[in-house]
Amino acid sequence: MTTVAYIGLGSNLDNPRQQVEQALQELAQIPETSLVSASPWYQSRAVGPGEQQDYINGVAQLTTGLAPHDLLDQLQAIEHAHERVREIRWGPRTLDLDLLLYGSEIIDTERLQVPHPYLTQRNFVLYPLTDIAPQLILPCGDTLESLMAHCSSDGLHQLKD
Ligand code: A4P
Ligand code: MG
Repeated sequence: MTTVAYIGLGSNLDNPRQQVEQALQELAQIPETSLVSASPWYQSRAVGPGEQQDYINGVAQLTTGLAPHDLLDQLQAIEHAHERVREIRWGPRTLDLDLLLYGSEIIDTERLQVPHPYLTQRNFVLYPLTDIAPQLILPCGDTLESLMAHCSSDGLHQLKD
């Protein structure tokens, strides 16, 4: 049995565009997993402490036979391969991979919360998610469309190339 999962990709260090493009290829290599589609890339203003460069963000849709925590292990292995140094929460990073949604499951363990806790508040997640899954309904019953109705595009722009 496979499950549809959505992954948020973000980077604001060391050639962010290249980091996220490469990460997409690496997501496609995860065992028992296929990359179904990927959103356009967006440039977004950093949410977090201090002066930070803009991020490049996007969302990928996967189908996977892996259990959620096993998928998280794979995402973290990819982050580590990008030499991500985890210093400050919400600080700059070469690559951040968030498990946004795993089917319609609600998961709340120490290591993993799904849906991702900030999914509904972040335009750099909601806009690319809408590009690839406009009809999506969250496990809580909210439609993506209704969340988008209240979501500003402030600080966000889609990259055309
Ligand atoms: N974790 C729990 N749930 C999840 C999940 N659904 N997906 C745990 C991934 N990881 C999850 O994450 C800390 C721990 O969260 C992990 O060890 C994992 O077990 P982290 O990636 O080490 O730390 P973090 O990313 O700094 O913290 P956090 O709270 O995950 O932050 P976010 O929500 O990932 O935000 N601004 C712009 N414009 N674009 C961005 O992409 N990203 C962030 C990071 C901040 N500002 C940004 C962006
Ligand atoms: Mg994270």
